[in-house]
Amino acid sequence: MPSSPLSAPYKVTDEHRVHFRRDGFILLRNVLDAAAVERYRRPIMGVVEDVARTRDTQGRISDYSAMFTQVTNVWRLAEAAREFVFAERFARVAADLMGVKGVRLYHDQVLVKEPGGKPTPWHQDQYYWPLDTDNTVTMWMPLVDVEPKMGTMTFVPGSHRDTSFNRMEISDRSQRYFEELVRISGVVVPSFSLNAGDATFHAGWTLHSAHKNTSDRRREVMTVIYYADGARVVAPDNEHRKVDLDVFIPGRKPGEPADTDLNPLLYPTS
Ligand SMILES: O=C(O)CCC(=O)C(=O)O
Repeated sequence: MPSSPLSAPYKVTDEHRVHFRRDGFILLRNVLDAAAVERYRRPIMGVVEDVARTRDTQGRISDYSAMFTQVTNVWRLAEAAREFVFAERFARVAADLMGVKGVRLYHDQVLVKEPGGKPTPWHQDQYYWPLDTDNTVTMWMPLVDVEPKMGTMTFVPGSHRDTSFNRMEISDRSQRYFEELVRISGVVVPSFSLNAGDATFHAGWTLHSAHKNTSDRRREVMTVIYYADGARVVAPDNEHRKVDLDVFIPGRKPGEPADTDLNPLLYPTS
């Protein structure tokens, strides 16, 4: 029996692993083929339309609506979205890049940057996550072809290993602070065009941002955040981590395993 596009393994090479560990991000082509992306895009975007009419911040503290329409844990809202988010193929890539045996779901997000959507400021995701591991990774997969003027992501190579940064929430302040650091360092940050089904994977501490959307097309993106199986909860040291703990790892206390019903083991599946 042929395997489904969501379960067939994607070949992660040693070169990919080295690249990911060195830079803290990697762009992988054709993680899902365009036809399969299109099959899932429609129901996922249908959910976004429904939710966007009624809610926007999804339990987060900040309102990101000028940057994007954000729907979190869309897997709970539609069977097609669940299939996509639970895809063994994606989770296995996450495990392979991090070099861990298994990964759990932290949460997913659909991020739609509308035409005219503002840039996403420089930030580090893990500032928000009350987890005791740095083995965390986000898959960022456009569901339509995207180019930099639609608001693709950019990353600072090696920034996941730099522990000297001030910790701060995503904001105009983080943009000013990190933009200046990037400018002083002289590092060249990459810009990518991606086809639907290509994906970037970035580590939780990798400094990243996204361009504004100056095009007349919607940037429709699905993200899935994974962490190494076995991770435990740490005591939240900021308000955002408190909120994340309540929303994404509900009921768990510091020191306990981060393994609630909202954090299924996505790889291995058996
Ligand atoms: O899509 C964006 O504009 C930002 C996404 C992001 O920061 C993330 O997925 O970690």
